[in-house]
Amino acid sequence: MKFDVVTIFPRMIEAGLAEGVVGRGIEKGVVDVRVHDLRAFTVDRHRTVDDVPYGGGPGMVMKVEPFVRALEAVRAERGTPAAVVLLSPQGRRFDQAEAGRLSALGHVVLLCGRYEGIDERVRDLVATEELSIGDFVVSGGETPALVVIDAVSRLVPGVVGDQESVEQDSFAQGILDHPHYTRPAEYAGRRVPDVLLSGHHAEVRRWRMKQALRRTLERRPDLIDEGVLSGEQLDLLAQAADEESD
Ligand code: 4GX
Repeated sequence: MKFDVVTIFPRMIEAGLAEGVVGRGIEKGVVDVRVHDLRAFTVDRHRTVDDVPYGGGPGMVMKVEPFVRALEAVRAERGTPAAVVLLSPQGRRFDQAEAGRLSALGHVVLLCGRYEGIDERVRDLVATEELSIGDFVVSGGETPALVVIDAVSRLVPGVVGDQESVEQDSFAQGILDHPHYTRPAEYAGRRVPDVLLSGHHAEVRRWRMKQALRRTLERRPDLIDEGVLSGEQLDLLAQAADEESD
């Protein structure tokens, strides 16, 4: 999986990729991230990447030409990418399905904006799509780009050591995760549920599935799509809904 990131803060991206699961994926050569300093694609003495908005108003707008030149460099050095993603709150919401789609593309460019915005012609001429990591405002596209790289890289074979854990992940199944426990069996008067100590694997599986469905019903009912649940899941969901708690 190849990523190219265009940013005025290359070290933010480099620092964010130095550790953890994605960092190891890069070391192994399964993930290949190149970071491009947008200022390297300016031609003026002051390396200007922004300017005042036409029509007036507060703040600055990122200029189009450095982004166009950066993409020309990516194409020349790395080949034509399958997608050029602009990160912004105006984008389509990034979710696990979007992560899966991007992971199948093989080569993705991420454009990071700063300031009040970006010249609309970057969207028209450079980006092929626009994605948002959520309905809130961060200071630049760098942290959203790191989120996208992380979520997509986890789906690339060989990045997460145990592929089973990727398949079990929250959202891999479209619902929230079940509770997890480790030793000690009792802490501050709170016992680990007996079923988890019982060694009955089938019962453990059903308990976890029911807990996951209950949590999803309580916290994120918007995620429940009865059309994709198995008969067993529909049964457990109905039980959880009846019980309401416990
Ligand atoms: N999910 N931001 C980008 C500057 C900007 C504005 C318009 C391009 C076009 C965000 C998000 C996010 C704030 C990053 C504005 N760049 N990006 N920045 N939420 O809030 O992706």
